[in-house]
Amino acid sequence: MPRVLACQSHVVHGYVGNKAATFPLQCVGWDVDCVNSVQFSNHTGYGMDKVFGSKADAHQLTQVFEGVMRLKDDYNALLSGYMPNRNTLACMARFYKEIKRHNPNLLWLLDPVMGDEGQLYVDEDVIPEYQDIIHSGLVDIITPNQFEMELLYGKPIVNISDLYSAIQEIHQFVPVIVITSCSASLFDDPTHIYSVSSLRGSPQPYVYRVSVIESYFTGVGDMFSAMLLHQLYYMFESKNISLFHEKTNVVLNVIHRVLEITKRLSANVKGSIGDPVTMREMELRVIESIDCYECNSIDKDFSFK
Ligand code: PXL
Repeated sequence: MPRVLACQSHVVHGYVGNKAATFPLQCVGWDVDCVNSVQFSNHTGYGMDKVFGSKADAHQLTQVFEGVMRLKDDYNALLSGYMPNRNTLACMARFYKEIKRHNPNLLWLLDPVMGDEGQLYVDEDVIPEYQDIIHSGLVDIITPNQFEMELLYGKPIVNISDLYSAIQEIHQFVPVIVITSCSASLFDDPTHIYSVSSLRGSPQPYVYRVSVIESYFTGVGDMFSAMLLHQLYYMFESKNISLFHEKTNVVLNVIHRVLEITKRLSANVKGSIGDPVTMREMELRVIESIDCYECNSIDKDFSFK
């Protein structure tokens, strides 16, 4: 059984961070060890004045990581997501770098969760820290959205050519880059979400186009990262990197199905940010989607030519 160490948010109610990643990974056979970067009552989409709980500080995280590292050093993968500030991010990175240096074969997927559509939702000083982590050359896979890619790249991305330049630049340090969602203006098509995936050494990035399911979903990126880690872990194990394009497509299929189930079971309520009643309805239906995670086929081909 492959083993992953995952460091991201915990919410008591609902499904973001480790709550969105753990069950899907367990369903496809992973042993998941969770370090929680925050413990909140619910995700922040309920409204900033309706989130209760605490963020781990670097001292607490250090103690937890030190304890875990005394117990085991046999992880196959590392997953990291939402880290609330520079100190916690640097602390996680110190341990993850040590684990990765000790075992260079394991796969580290880093989701540089910082914000979306020009809006930061973590402290600003995480930006140079994420840049440093990426420049270490120890991260295997990153899953930024376009805004986060711009922050890592340090320059705005206003057209496809900029996007490809950013990808080429970051490929000096990271072999796999998946831009989970591009800004609507980039492809001038608000009815679809565009994702772009790129494997270092492949001739061209791949572009995917998925119909927008109107609503406000949270935790989708966290589930996407978890399922991408699963698919790419087995792809690298089989040494068949020609499957890269297909595997990204498979992950998009999994997530699309989960969103369809979520939308259907929420009686088509349209979630709106800051409104706890609709936010609760729109929580990802992680359990009801149990049959979606084990997936090796492409139901809908999302490739965009
Ligand atoms: O999925 C992103 C995320 C992670 N962690 C917390 C969040 C959110 C999105 O709202 O609130 C605590």
